[in-house]
Amino acid sequence: MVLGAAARAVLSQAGRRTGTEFAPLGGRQWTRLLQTSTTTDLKSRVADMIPEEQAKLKELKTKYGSVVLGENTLDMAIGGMRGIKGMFWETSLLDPEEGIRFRGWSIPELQKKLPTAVDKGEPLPEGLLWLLLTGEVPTKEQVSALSEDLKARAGLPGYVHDTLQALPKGAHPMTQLSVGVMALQSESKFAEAYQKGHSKKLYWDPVYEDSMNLIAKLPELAATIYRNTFKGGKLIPSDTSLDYGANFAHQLGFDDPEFYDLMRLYLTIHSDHEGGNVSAHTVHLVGSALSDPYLSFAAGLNGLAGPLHGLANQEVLRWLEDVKAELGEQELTKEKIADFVHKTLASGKVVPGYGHAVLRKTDPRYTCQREFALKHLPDDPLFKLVSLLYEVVPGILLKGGKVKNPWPNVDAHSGVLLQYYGLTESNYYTVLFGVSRAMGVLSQLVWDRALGLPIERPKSITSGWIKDFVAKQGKK
Ligand code: CMX
Repeated sequence: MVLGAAARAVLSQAGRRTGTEFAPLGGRQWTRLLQTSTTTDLKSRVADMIPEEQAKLKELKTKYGSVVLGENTLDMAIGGMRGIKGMFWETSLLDPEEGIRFRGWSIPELQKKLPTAVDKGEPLPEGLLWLLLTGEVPTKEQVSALSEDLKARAGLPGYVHDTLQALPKGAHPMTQLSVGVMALQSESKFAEAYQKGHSKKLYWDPVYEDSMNLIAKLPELAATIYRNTFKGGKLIPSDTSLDYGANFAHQLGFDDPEFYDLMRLYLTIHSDHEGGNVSAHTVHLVGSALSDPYLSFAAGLNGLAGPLHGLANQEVLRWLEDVKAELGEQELTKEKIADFVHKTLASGKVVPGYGHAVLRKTDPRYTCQREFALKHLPDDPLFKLVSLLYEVVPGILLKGGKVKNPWPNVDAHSGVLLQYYGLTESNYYTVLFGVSRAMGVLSQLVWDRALGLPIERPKSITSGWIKDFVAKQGKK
């Protein structure tokens, strides 16, 4: 790791580590903040940073506003805007080869750096939230203070319970989550402030309040959905002695300390995956119209509920069950699994949990879950099946010749861990993804408003426009 000159120059000032660190890794260079403040009040830390971040963005626009970022071809316009660099997103960046970095830090680095609840345990998600909002790796004290702040903001109004009860039995848990968030919208501080003519310069403040309130309330909302849908409506009260992840696990009904740590890991790694994925982009887009964080996040959840995105974790478990049912008591072999994969592809379906629009290697979110399994459940039969698939599926997808990334993504592994600890209801899995995703997309939403980012409005084109355009180009 090499420190930039600017960073070295200011490291010892007033006992604060401050500046920027450059970490050249495998030819790539990552920049991350070294500033570490001592305040345990996250909101005041964000407030302090805003003028500096606004100035940095202004400087970027002034100096480099006309820099060309890449080509924009017709294939890209028709092909889901793949590869177009057209969005500003500070909280994380996805490298096709290396995977996600949250504010410059990889998952293995954060597993070492972020405060944990237990010795050598998984990171506390509250620590990641601090990092996402400030770019700074928090101290244990800062994480504890944030944990307490979230507890103070938790608690579901009675009308949210009533709203959930009014839904048809059998409503998908993701539908329930989206409706629950929409019901909470009447609490929005931003919507209220906007109606009162709040200054544009201070929009970030009520957006911060809404975002933190929503993040704080989501575990209880999600646990209520789980207990209503699968446990006869017997709710479990929150235990305020526990941290965010453990308390969520507790409210779901799982009190194994290992499951607590799994939940902390789960909530950390699913939080953010840069801005272009469906859920993140949707929250950013809807928020750009100054829809409040509840409206924006509910919209993002509806995208997360799609099987090509977040619902893939449910689809993976269902597909694994199908593999098991097909093979019955037979011994699992690579050949038999390969036959099943071919059958899936021949029926015109995708292999869930494999492939990615940006990644071109195994997802590090898959790898860290695999490591968790190797540590805690190496002999679990379903984990063995998932491991065998890892050996078989990429080769088949590669041979097929059209899949750009044959490697597994996060969703290929999350369900096997959850089912091991007894959370077997696979159509609930995407709700857990949603609770985690709130931390990333709402952190960015706070900064969207703090930086005054405008309403999003890319240009669309018709086939007629394309033909005219090409004809005019031809004449030139
Ligand atoms: N199984 C079979 N075919 C696949 C495939 C898979 N796992 N992944 C991609 N393909 C196919 C595509 O359907 C596409 O086929 P057509 O040309 O016939 O339409 C072709 O390969 C090229 O697709 P691609 O460029 O490699 O992938 P995309 O960027 O279009 O799509 C993704 C990415 C994730 C939607 C796709 O890989 C997929 O459907 N995977 C399975 C679902 C899944 O795991 N989703 C979760 C992703 C992570 C997340 O967002 O949570």
